[in-house]
Amino acid sequence: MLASSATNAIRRAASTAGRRQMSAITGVTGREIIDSRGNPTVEVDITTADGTFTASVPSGASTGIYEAVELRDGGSRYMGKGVTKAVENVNKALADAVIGIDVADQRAVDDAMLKADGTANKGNLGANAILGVSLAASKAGAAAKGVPLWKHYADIAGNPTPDTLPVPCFNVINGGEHAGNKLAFQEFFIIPTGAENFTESMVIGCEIFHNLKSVIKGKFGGDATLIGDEGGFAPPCDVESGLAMLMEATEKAGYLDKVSIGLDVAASEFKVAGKNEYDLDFKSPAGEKDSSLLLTGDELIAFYKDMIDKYPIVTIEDPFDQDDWDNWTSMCKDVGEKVQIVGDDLTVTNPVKIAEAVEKGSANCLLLKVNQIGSISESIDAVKLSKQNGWGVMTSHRSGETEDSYIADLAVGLCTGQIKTGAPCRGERTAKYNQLLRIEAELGAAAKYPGMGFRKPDWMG
Ligand code: 2PG
Ligand code: MG
Repeated sequence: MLASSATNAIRRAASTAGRRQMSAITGVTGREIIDSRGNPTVEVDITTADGTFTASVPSGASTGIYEAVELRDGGSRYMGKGVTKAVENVNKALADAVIGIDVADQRAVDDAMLKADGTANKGNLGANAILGVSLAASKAGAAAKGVPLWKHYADIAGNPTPDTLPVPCFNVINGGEHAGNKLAFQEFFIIPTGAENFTESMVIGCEIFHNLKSVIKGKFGGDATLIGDEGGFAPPCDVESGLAMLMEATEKAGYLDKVSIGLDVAASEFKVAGKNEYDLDFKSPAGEKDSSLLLTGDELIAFYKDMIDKYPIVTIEDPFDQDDWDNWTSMCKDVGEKVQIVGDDLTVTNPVKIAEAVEKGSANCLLLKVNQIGSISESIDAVKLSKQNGWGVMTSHRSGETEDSYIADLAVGLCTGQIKTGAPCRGERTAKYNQLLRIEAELGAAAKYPGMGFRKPDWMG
């Protein structure tokens, strides 16, 4: 009796799902809001019969030259960074293109916008305008189906119901373009690969973050505990002493057996134009530079290998410039099995670039940044191509962020196994980590944490 009424309920639910009324987009409204660095960015409301759904667009500082076009106004208002033209494109051209489309059909929404733009790099209407609509549509699509956003992302990617949380890469030391210190490398991650679950990974990340603060204060004084754009500390250290401080803080917190280390070098920012050289003192003015910090490509590879020997490094992002394919390929062939080599500026979440990197063997992980390509559907294509070729995928925030937390849902829905969204500090960073804690709670006993398996989460049993 019980069995048959349960079966009937399942049949009813299935037939209701099958008969889901189309949920047409009835309104699209853009506006200019402010990101975490005090620069304007695009926010979009999409209205359907289910209500109004809002999403906002992030923005990078160490932007790859091959990224889709971020449309800015120019002129003097907001130092030229206004987005009123992009907002106008949302309100007119993009609204005209998507009104009436079933919002649950993400591909149809995105294709209509690509057609309206008509360029390969979204230079006409702006990737920031298109992505705002794409993201808001994905939230409205989840509501139309009555499912959580992470489940909707899995559905539109054709994935099974997701159950895997990403391993967080906490960027606790900030350098490069994200901080005022002299440190050349942009990001230093502590990665709780030995945690049992996502909740424990947050405990480990936060405890090490606080210990790192006292390590830095002890060495350089309280002024050195100021933070950079992604919430990590920005001490006056060099690369190796930064790594040593991560280890010291990890040891103080009692987690040496549970933590791995990662780097985002963001080397495009300090490649010397026209030469096979990298200037690790690129933030010092000419005339005050330390010449021992000018390294050839070979010397930089040797430096990475030395660091890999000394520290538990499991991932290195953008070790070379976005056009320096030869050094990328040598590095990946040399250490790529042991250490994940992540393409950010190299691959810009673009299937064409990913295919080139696969063919040349230049990287083995995609950094997934939706605003580099400018729509959810194309981001899914990039993830699929990467996984089909045996790559890992790290979901990523941008250094300029908003309070929006959709990348947490994306990391779970697309089963990327790893995410970087800054330090566990600053609201625009914690918004994402907190959403992952909520998703973990929602998944309950089904929730999995890949730990050391972060490069191949789909292979987990
Ligand atoms: C990166 C990112 C995010 P930005 O280089 O990976 O951490 O920085 O958004 O400035 O490109
Ligand atoms: Mg990067």
